[in-house]
Amino acid sequence: MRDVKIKNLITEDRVKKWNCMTWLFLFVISVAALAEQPVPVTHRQFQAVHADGRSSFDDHGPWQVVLEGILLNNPEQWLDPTPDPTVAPWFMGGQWEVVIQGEGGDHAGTFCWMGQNYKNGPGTESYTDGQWLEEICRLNRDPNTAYVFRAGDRVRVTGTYLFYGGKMNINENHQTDPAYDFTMELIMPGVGLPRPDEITLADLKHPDNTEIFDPNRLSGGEYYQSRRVRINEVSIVDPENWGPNKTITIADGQGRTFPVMLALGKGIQQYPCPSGVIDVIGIIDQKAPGFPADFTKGYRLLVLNYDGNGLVLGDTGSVRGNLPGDVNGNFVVNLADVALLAESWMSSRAGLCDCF
Ligand SMILES: [Ca+2]
Ligand SMILES: [Ca+2]
Repeated sequence: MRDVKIKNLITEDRVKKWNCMTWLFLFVISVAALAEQPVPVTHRQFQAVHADGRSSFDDHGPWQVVLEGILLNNPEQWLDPTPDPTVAPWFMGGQWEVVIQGEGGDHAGTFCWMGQNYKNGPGTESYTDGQWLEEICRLNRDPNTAYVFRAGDRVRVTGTYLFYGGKMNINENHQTDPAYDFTMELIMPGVGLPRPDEITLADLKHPDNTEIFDPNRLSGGEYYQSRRVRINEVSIVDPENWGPNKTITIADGQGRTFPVMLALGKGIQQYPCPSGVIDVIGIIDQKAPGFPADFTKGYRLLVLNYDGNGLVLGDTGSVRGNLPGDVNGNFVVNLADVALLAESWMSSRAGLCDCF
């Protein structure tokens, strides 16, 4: 009898231990799972920096974050998504990048980047052309409705991230492994682009033309980084540099200058460089110098497209004329339009055409 009792006690003890172990195991697993859950953050939290401009979010950041905001650009106006698997140091082949701006009190924004040839940089593998097209076909569309995203949509992005050139970017950490994929979902289509923050070069540069850097991100380049701004009352000092994928310089006439990176929008090809005193609408970017690294510098303005209006360098998104064959937008359909049509005859846009 006593032996049985002892045996029972031992068994009970074992069961208790087993139970404890099971619960401990389940607890560890759920904590681990919780730790892996994407964490919703504001753009401002995500972009926080130390006094020297390095990321402070990176110090204890989660594996993945969730960010919401307004999509500021159509990616093909900024980087060329056409696949190109050429092996060469740092050559990324097809690229895809969008900027999401925070809303309300979330005065910040975030770039989300994808590249094809990670192996030409720090990655271990690159995408084949086919894999790359699958990736950007997926990212260009809302996974729930297949709606093709456009600048001005309210979206949600979930993904891993890396700090580069003075900004925290959503990206795949240069990995082709699907575990590193990021996703973009539609919250509301056609909300409209945010009204640009109206500034002058005095908001970005000191009187001696050095860059304003505020580690609290409440003024200067950091405050406007990855946001839509309108820089008023400037002129272009080097119109000879006008063209797609080129950099021009704007000046305020009081000794301040600022670089403007012209993107790939077709209007930058079609229309001449605007002259005289103009306003410029674009997205403030930071591409800080790498060697030696200085994350307090390297601010620039990205202009995605130009609609030829003559007074504001930017795209008002309101094309006049309403003539379907007026390719160059000069209110008449003639051989000049046919020439442009012939020039791009049968070309198609990777990631948008022939996706499924
Ligand atoms: Ca920065
Ligand atoms: Ca025309």
